[in-house]
Amino acid sequence: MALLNCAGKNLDLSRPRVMGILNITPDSFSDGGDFLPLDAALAQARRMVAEGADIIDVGGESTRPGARPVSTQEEMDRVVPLIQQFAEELSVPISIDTSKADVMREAVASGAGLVNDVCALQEEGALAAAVETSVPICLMHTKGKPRTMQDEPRYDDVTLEVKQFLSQRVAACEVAGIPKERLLLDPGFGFGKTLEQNLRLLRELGKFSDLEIPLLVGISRKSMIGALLGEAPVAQRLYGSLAAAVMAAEKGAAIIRVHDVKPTADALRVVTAVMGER
Ligand code: 8Y7
Repeated sequence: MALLNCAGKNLDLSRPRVMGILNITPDSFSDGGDFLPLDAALAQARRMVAEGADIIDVGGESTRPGARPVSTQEEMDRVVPLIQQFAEELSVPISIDTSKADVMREAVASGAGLVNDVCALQEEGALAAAVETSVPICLMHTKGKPRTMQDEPRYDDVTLEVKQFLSQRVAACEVAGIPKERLLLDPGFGFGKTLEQNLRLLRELGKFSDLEIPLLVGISRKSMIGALLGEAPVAQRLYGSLAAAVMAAEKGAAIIRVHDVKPTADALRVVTAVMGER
């Protein structure tokens, strides 16, 4: 049973937890100009906590395939004021979704309690920045760069290769001075994987358990769900996403990263009641 210390806020992983997604991109909070972006984002974060979120993941750069890269300054300007406010006011840890070393440093200095890096600390300076912070780090697998990652990704054995990659990143972290007790691992659903490969990864998620590091999983509203539901638009992917969340939790995932907090928190309460704590 893992207990993570996220900048003074404890995250008990003896049962599956919900990470609520809060994207801060230019248009995400332009709600007719009634609210300042900061107020609107804070309202949304409060709502997610009230609905059962155990962590709020704040991101200032879109990771969508083909998305425009954002400068370090721009990303910092978007996320740092929010993190300050959230960390002060909210009872749950705040996670910073970034791959940039300077954003990691500033975010943690402003109160972030976890770093969520889809590049697994491979960007320049990121490993060193992560060593300096004393917060938990999530290492995610991706194959290729966002722009091209969905161009016919190939694996001989997707689960084995993702696992080997993550093991290598864990080893790099340990050499650099981040003990494995401070790590979370994520197979990176949808990042350089076909539908079949994503399904296989979920089916075989239990194979990651011998790494003895808690798993974070993000499937919420992803195109793999859309594809299985006859190209369902994003707004119609909730029930499919819930099925995936329940299966991931049943196969041992410690944290489920989602847009729809309340439905997922309810589903995971049922999973916990059936499975018991671990
Ligand atoms: C994931 C993620 C995204 C994920 C982790 C989306 C930032 C795409 N997906 N972080 N980020 N795991 N750890 O659809 O699966 O939310 S962005």
